[in-house]
Amino acid sequence: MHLQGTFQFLLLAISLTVASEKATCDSEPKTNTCNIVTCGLPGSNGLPGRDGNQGPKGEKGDQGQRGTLGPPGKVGPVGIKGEQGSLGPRGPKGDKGDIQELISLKAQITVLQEQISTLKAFISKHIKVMKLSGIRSMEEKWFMVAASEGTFEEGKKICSHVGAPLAAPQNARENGALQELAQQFNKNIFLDISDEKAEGKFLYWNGQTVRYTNWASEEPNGGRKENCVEIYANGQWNDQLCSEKRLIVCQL
Ligand code: MMA
Ligand code: CA
Repeated sequence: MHLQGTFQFLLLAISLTVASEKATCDSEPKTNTCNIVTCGLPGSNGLPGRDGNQGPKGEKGDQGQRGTLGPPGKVGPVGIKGEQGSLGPRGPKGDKGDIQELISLKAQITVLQEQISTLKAFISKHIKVMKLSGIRSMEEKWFMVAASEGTFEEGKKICSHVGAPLAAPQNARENGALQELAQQFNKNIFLDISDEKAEGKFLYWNGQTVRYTNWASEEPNGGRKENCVEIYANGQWNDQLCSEKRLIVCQL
């Protein structure tokens, strides 16, 4: 029994060895003819093969987590100016003003008022002096007695020394001022009005047509003889001989 078992074991071992040699040789290249040379130990692994072709695209992955907040972008262009807003609420009542400042301002006003009064009195006196000297002052026009008497031409010459014409009233107020001078000096005054160039057409010294007049009744009546104009103490006008001597009043 024992020998038979051993023998069977050996047969099995031989058959297994042959089977394994056959199996090994079948995988060898055909040039290694296992038929003649008994196969040796297995060779070492060869070099890794080349990379295979790219596989197909995988499925879309799940959405990643939200990233952190990025840096702020660049400042945009300036926008269009908006409409004016509505009036804000009334602010709180301010502090009470400095009482000392008010007292100081009042004192300054008092000083100024006194100075104005002094100036007014000063001017008033000067106007009186001017009136006695034969001067009448209006807003923009002054009349000034320049000579007690003279012909029309003499009078024009006197006034021309200061670049002034003879007096020529252009309204009732100015006429009244000249009337005062005629009364004051008790003399008629030559006006810088004449119709020497064209009979009956009275013009000022500068050639402008006379608009305001205050002729006495029946005047002008002198025709070509009376080409100059005088003002009476009653304020009325008369055309007169230019050679007559009258009070000379200049207009400044
Ligand atoms: C004078 C003379 C005239 C004037 C008359 C007015 C007599 O002439 O001044 O110019 O018109 O008086 O009566
Ligand atoms: Ca006359």
